[in-house]
Order: sequence, then structure tokens, then C-alpha cells
Amino acid sequence: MIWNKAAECMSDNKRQELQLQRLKDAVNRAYSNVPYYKKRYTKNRFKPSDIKKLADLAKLPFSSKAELREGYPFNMFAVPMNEIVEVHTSSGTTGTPVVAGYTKNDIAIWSEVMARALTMAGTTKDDIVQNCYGYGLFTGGIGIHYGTQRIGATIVPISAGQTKRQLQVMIDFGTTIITCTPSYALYLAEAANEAGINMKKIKLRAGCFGAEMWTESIRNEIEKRLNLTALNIYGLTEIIGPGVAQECEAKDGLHISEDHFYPEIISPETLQPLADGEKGELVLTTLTREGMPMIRFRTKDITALHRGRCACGRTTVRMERITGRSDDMLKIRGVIVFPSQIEKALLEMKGIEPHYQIIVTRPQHLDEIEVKVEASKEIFSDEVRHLESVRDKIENHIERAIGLRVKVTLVEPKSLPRSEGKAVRVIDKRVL
Ligand code: DLL
Repeated sequence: MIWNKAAECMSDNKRQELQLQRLKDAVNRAYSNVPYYKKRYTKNRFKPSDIKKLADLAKLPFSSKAELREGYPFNMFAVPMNEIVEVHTSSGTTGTPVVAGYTKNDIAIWSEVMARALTMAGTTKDDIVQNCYGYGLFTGGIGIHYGTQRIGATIVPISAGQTKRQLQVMIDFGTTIITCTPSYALYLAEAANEAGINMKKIKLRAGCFGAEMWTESIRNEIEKRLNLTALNIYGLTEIIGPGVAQECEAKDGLHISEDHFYPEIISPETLQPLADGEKGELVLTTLTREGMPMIRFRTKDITALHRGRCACGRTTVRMERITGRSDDMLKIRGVIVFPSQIEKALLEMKGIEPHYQIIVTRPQHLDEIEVKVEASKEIFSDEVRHLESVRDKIENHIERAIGLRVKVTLVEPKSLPRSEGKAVRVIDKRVL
């Protein structure tokens, strides 16, 4: 168990003092060692010594994925290559990835914040952690691995895929904690059900699910089907990987390890800082990272921050679960739609499975959304009239939720593609 009370239960004053001192160092390191920052700060007539208080950070320009890609592969590194002990890349399927470099000390910090995250899910030395995040250039597998080893729990580095084997190992090894994407958790549950495995009889107790957007309804499904406590883990390659933030058992937001990652919320339209509690885009600054300092990185993830002591006793700021991206937000016939709103509406309906795809098209210059969702086995074998009435109900329900009429197609159970990593939920076929 790694509950670093000195860091996680710090008073606001003490934390801000520590953050300011670390921020000064971080900005200085970035400015002195990475030409990208030096060029931009010089253009803005900014010197690292201009950081006198935390709010001064807002004077600095943002960084974004697109700019980091231009630094491919190693131009964003702030130390000589022989101090970089590990590299990872962002999990994008297209285009040039962002490469993240870590020094030995960065790996120690990553292990620490990941250990804190797993501890929030109740992991102790006595646990067996089945890690189904992919190992390799993706940060998911190795990040969880480091955290588990830091706690001294047993890591089962099974990686993604091979669902039958996952289930066998889970039973034979007595896995107590599982880590994977929420969509893979649902897939595992389905496979377990098919294999006749009674989840109540196995030892799984909790899971850290993240790397993609999910909702409270998906949490309820996972908890019911896998018979465990499902907690949310957040992170991104550019900042460190998983472990930037994690939900504790109070399930009241994700605690950000803010002694290492400084969060801001901005309006994606005006780019101005927003107050606590207001929803906007999360911007993160690494306070201690040596290999690749990241100053004001626009995550494009939409959330809000909440301060105050949590029921668990931690005082670190909490972020709400991510409800969308400022860049994949859908605008359908002028109306803003977040795929998560459709998911939420869908999962409130009976007669369907939590496997769906949202397809956006633009026939005759008008946007259309088709939601393909798997009918449950019972409903699908029912008469057509019943199927149609279920479909109409879902269409009405989604319309009430998002203010738009969408076309719902009920498809055969298990006919939509399953994913072992991030599920592809939205297919935008529009040429905009
Ligand atoms: O997905 C790191 C990770 C691995 C996090 C394992 C959690 C568990 P990237 O591939 O760089 O890194 O993708 C980062 O994924 O900006 C979010 O848009 C999304 N994301 C990550 N965690 C969550 C989450 C890893 N809990 C991008 N909820 C981020 C919603 C998430 N979105």
C-alpha cells in the first residue's frame, strides 16, 4: 500500500508553496534545454524569472499534440539522450505519434503516482494484479506494472487479448485486481458469462479502468457483471502515462497527483482560465518531469476540478470523469453532441447490450446520426413488431437527451466489432 500521506493529504498552503517552487524549476528547465520552449517564450518576451506566483503560469503559451508531433522523434527532450532510459508513444492510429522520454527519476515518479493510484483502488502487497493493458510503446501496460511492483503486489503481466486465457488465469491465479479499458472489461464479462463462469465465486475485488471515455452507466454494468468495484484511472502519454489521476473508493472524482502535475481548466473557446467547478478543457503542466517537461499542455479532455477534503481523507484536487473532448465534440446540425450523452441515454434503456457504434454521415448536406446497438438475445429473437417498438423507444429517449432525432438500428447480439484496447465508438464519415 502506497498512501503517501505527506503528499496526498497536504494543506493547501503547503502544496501551493511546493508547486510554486517546482513550477519555477520546471519552466526554467524547459526554457534552458528545449529549443521549442525557448523560441516561443522569447517570442512572447517571457523569462522564467517572470514566474513569481502560480497564477503567472497563465501568461505562458499552450502546447498541443500537433506541435509536439513536429518535434518527432526526440526534439522535445530536455536531457541528453544517454539520460533517457525509456521511451513511449501516444496510442494514435494515424499520423506521427508523440514520443515521450523518461529519465530514471521520471520512472521513479511514474511508479510512485501509479502506486498511489492502485492504492486508491485498495491494492496492497497481498494482491494479485492482472494487467490487461497492452505492453509495449503504449504507456498503459508498463505504467501499471511499475506501480504494482512499487507496492510489492504480484503483477500478472498478461497484456491485452487472448480473452479465454485471461479468464483461465484469473481463476487459477486468484486475481484480485484487474486493469484494462472499460470496454474490454465488458467484453471479458461477456466471455465469462458465455463460459459459464460465476463471477461471484472468483476473487476479483476491484478494477482500474481508463484510457478511454466511459460513463456511470458503464460503471454500473461492469460492477454488476464482473462483481467488483470499478474505478476510473486517467492519464496521457504526453504527461507521463496512466496515474495522472485516479478515483478512490469514495467515487467522488479522480484525485490528481498535483505535487507532480499542475492542472488548469480553460474555456476551449476563449482559452481563458475557468474557476473550480466550471467545465472546460484540462491543461496540465508537469512539475517534476526531467526527460520531457510539458508546460501548459492542452489535453482537449473536458472536465471540471473540485477542491476540498474527500471522504477518503486526501486533500488533492479532484477532476470529474472526462465527458468529452474539445476536439471530437460532435456538432450535428448545429447542435453540440457528446457521444457520452448518447451512451448514457442508450444504457438507460432495456432490451439492449452495452455495445454500440455511432455513425455520423452527411447525406444531402444534412448531418445524420445512426446509432447501431446490439439487441439483447431475448429481444432479437422476438417478433419484428416488438423489435420496432424497442427501437422507437430508444430513438425517443435519445432525442429527449440530446435534442436531436437519431436513427437507431438494432443489430444482432455480438455483431459489432469488439476491442481489446480502445473501442471505436464514433465513426464520423462526414467530409467537413
Ligand atoms: O490512454 C494512458 C492510460 C493508460 C490511461 C491506461 C489510463 C489507463 P494515451 O494513449 O496517450 O494514454 O491517451 C490519452 O486517453 O487524453 C483521454 O482523452 C483518454 N483517456 C485516458 N484515460 C481516460 C479516462 C493513455 N479515464 C487520452 N477517461 C487522454 C476518459 C481517458 N478518457
